[in-house]
Amino acid sequence: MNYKLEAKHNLQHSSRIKETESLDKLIENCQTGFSNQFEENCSLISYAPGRINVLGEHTDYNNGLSLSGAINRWVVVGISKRRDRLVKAFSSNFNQLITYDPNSKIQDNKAWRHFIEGGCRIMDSVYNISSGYNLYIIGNVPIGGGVSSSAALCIALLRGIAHINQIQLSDKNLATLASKVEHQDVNVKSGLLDQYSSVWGQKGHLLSLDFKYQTCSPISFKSDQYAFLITDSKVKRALANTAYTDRVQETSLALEMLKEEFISIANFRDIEEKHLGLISELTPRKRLRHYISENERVIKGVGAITKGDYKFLGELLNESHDSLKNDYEVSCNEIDFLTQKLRDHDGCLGSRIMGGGFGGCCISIVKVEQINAIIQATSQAYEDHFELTPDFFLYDLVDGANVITQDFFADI
Ligand code: GAF
Repeated sequence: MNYKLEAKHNLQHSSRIKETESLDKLIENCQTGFSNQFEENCSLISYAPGRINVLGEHTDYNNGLSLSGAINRWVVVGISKRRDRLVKAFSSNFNQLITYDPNSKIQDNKAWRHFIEGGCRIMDSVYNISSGYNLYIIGNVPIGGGVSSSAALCIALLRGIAHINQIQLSDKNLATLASKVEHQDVNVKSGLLDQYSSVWGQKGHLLSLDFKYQTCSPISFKSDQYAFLITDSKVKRALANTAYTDRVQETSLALEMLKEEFISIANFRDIEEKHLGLISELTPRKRLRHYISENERVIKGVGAITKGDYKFLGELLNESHDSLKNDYEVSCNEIDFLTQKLRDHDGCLGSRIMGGGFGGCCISIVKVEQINAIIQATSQAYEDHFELTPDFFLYDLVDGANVITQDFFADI
């Protein structure tokens, strides 16, 4: 639906902005693809969107705050039950078919199989199901593009499995189970940012998320003049998962240290700037300083968006990047270069690294009328410096994950 966004903002078409299919088109392609692959119709279709994150990075796994949104990129999964216990899953994006047999140790070696096997296994064990499925997976969430294609896949898969087995699965349980798949089968001890954003998304709204209380408040974001521009640096760090796990451990140790000193501290959210002086080591002190300041920026960011103060929002994005770079140390040269180049442009009010870090994307708040000029200046400088061509994306904010059953197929 980028074409809609461009029409809304009256943008000249920029060949650098990636276009995408609508959800209806993906659903239609999923139905057709399923029938061709499995020679039957699917019983239901389950879909889940990717996400952006405006503020609140590396706070979710420590009961912090974030300001995210679900975007108009989806993973769509067509499902039917099989008579046997096998799971046959076809990925249209990879053009690969995998077979998962829960009774056999020998499994496929495709990377995306972890999510399918893990998703089926966790539903089997928690809900005592023993069914096999045919699955057809299609989507337009950029894979490895920093907008959580893996969370979208897990959410769509788990909700589909729950629905086809008539299991009532609350949004919170769905998000938690999907994140456990990443913990157990992909070995990333991530928080719930990606899953909550995908489940709780609301059209035209950002989501103010509180991971301590597991709550979500939608914040209307409507502007013809300003938009969030996502830039994919195309940098992928092989050790990103290890470094992410290090941050989880570092902060958890720092909390334990403070708990021993202060009876008032039971939880990350009890930590204040004044407590940090007691941590003698610089690294844990910096990690917690990022956590405290980032939570404050989320609160200020919600206020800025509510008032339409995008200049201030831009300043918060810049501060967030500096904190992620210097205190949390999850940036890299390429992203630092990109955010600086973006900020150098008049039309950019602020820019920061987005997501887990060590590569990936940055998010910027930009003036719509200057988007094409910003893209041109930034990509030229980046290509000259790193010989990498960045990708640029503009997204609409959309509703969260859902299921479509046979009764509705006729209307699509
Ligand atoms: C990744 C993780 F999956 C999220 O849970 C979150 O921690 C994010 O990095 C950093 O804010 O996307």
